[in-house]
Amino acid sequence: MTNTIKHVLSPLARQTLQDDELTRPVAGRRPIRLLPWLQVVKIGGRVMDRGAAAILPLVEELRKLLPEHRLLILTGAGIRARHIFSVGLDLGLPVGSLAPLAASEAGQNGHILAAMLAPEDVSYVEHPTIADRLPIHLAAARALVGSAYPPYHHHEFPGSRIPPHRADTGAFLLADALGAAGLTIVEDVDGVYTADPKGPDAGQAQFLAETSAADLAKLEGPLPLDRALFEVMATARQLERVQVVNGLVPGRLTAALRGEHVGTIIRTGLSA
Ligand code: GWN
Ligand code: ATP
Repeated sequence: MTNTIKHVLSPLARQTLQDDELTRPVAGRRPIRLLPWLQVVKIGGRVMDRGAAAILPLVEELRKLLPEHRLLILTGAGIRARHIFSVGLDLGLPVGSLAPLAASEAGQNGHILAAMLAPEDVSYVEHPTIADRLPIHLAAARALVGSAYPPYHHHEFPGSRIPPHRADTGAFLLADALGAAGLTIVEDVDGVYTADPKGPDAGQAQFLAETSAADLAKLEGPLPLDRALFEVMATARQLERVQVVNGLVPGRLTAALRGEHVGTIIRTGLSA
């Protein structure tokens, strides 16, 4: 009798995947960069909410950036998501039902932006395309637009009643996983302050030109970024920093993509 059992040789075959010590020789290597030339730009939903006054100059700036950079433009959700959260929370919907409702608003903003950039060959791509068909689409166009929300859907973590993984977190997870050249977060303020520059404590708000995800996580009070962003930045594998810039001031995004310091630079765990 011949023994026909196939023994697959694998360094992890007999290990528990729970023990970092045992998996480190195999899993401890730095991942490769999938799209090292790609610049990821997250456009805040609040910028889109302002309509033509904010969107038209931004579209013009993005258009002019195309010969210089290859972009994945990811949009946030803005005011309509706040409204859908309030309606859904009033009805008692669980966090996993609220997540896709808000995400679809981010998608809508993406569709709007992509339509405005259509003459430049830019189109909106769906989540499944972002997951595994970006290179072929980026071979056909200098830039693409997608939703910045991570597709957690019903897998959103229980606990917080408002989905904690929103557009900033989704944009970072994607940029880091792709090993992108950078992530720029476009807001309707100059960057991150110690307090909301438009809130009741605006008088005390100090601008933070440079900070770290770890320090921001400790800051109490409102922030223009998802708090879950600081958790994923702590364990970044590729990106050493992100920059938050004001999308209402023409030229800031262009300068940021050229490596200039024109907003708030936030260091990840890789450069703490
Ligand atoms: O619908 O604008 O992708 O890219 O989280 O899921 O709620 O979906 O539930 O490929 O899969 O609304 O339909 O919608 O924004 O997310 O998309 O037009 O299954 O292209 O069908 O992961 O776009 O949409 O909202 O991103 O963020 O059909 Mo939309 Mo969003 Mo389109 Mo997408 Mo969700 Mo799909 Mo999805 Mo749903
Ligand atoms: P989305 O996440 O849906 O894309 P967005 O990022 O455009 O939305 P917000 O999450 O509301 O919008 O963040 C931007 C707003 O955050 C600004 O308009 C600003 O008034 C407010 N804000 C609150 N706290 C701060 C802070 N510490 N520093 C800067 N802005 C702050």
